[in-house]
Amino acid sequence: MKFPKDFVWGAATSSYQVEGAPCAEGGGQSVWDMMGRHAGKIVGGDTGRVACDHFHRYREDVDLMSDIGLQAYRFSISWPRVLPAGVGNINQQGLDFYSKLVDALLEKNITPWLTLFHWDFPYQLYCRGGWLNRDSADWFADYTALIVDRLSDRVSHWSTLNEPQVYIGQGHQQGTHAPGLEMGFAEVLRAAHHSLLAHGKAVQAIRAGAKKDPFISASNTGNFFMPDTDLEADIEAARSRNFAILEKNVFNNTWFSDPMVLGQYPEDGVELFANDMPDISAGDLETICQPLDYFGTNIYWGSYVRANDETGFEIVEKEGLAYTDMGWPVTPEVMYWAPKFYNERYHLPLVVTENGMANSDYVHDGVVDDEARIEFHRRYLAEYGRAIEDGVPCIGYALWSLMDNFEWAEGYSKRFGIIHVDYETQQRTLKNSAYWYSHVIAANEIPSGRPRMLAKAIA
Ligand code: GCO
Repeated sequence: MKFPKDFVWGAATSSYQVEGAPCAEGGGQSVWDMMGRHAGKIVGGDTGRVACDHFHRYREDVDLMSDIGLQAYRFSISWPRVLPAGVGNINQQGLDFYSKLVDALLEKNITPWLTLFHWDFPYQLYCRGGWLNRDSADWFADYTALIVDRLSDRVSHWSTLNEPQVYIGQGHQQGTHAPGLEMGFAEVLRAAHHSLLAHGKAVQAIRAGAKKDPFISASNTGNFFMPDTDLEADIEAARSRNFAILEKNVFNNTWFSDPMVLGQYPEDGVELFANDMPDISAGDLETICQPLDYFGTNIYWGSYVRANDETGFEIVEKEGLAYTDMGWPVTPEVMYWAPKFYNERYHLPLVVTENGMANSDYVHDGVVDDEARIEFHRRYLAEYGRAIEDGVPCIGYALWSLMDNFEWAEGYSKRFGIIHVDYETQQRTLKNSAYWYSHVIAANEIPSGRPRMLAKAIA
């Protein structure tokens, strides 16, 4: 199937995961630097101190993006690199880095898709209460206004927050991600509310200051459910499970996106969370609910469900699924159902802002033969294409990830890239999946035929 004419093919990274040198040239620390100091929090004691050294090698990396034929590059700005204390003094060298990166991308006709926050929260602001402090919304809005002022003459694609479900849930409730807190649920919801306010105020700041017509969203993720069969009852069971909140955590599909898009917290969540609800001031939900140009979502896997007369739905434990190196099941149909269900609820054009898999890749004779990854993307993209054929307005795709990088609590032990990084030498090697993806982009369709043979032929 041909993808739509204007469909955008991209790849994604984030600042802390690839840049390295977080505090170089005047940059400030983030909560992920703090996380790296705590023994036992990150596999292997790894940190983002060097990562892919993208801070120094970005030109080489942009050249590789261009070789692959990427049309868009989704990256994030490190807030403390440009504002070392999170507010106040500006670090001009940090701003210069992003300005040069944007120029390098534009020179190669690659559209910058800029994410304002992908988890490297300024350490100094964490010490002032972080997301628990209601002022965090204004801190973020001021930071946003600065970036808009400096980059919006060249950047028009904006994403405010990446996966609040994860940095609030894993960062503030489970303690497995920075800032590593295991707080009570009331505090978790309070931090979530301030993050939502930050999103709303950032959208306002972008619209107020943008020099180029902006195209704005956030990147949400969640807990996705797909029908196990085509029976209407199973589809309905999946749909309602997909948008239901059944547990006291924020890893669901509505707690953040309903306020962002519909201007209200989901009723079932409000009921379940009644004892822990945050203070919501008059006007907060109006601030949070700003017009968005698309709905951004990160999709990796989902669970199969069937209707059940007594309980409404039941999770189907499938035998024999393939699993990625993260231990996540390979469930391509999630790329059909998640966009479809989101579109039914939010009526916004859709971009999958992350999708990919970790694989134990290695270089042999100069080649990385990651056929499993090619097969993964081939199957997921076929389902995404099916959603488009069914009328879901999916307008773009950012593969996670451009290159192997610092996988948060997993350190460097998981490789998600289509470019292999040798962390000792910083040598980059295009994996076969990169060659295959470049073929997808050039043809604007998923090539038929055996992926391995195709990648070799293209290489
Ligand atoms: C996320 C983050 C990425 C991860 C990727 C793989 O989705 O968790 O946005 O930074 O690296 O998803 O886990």
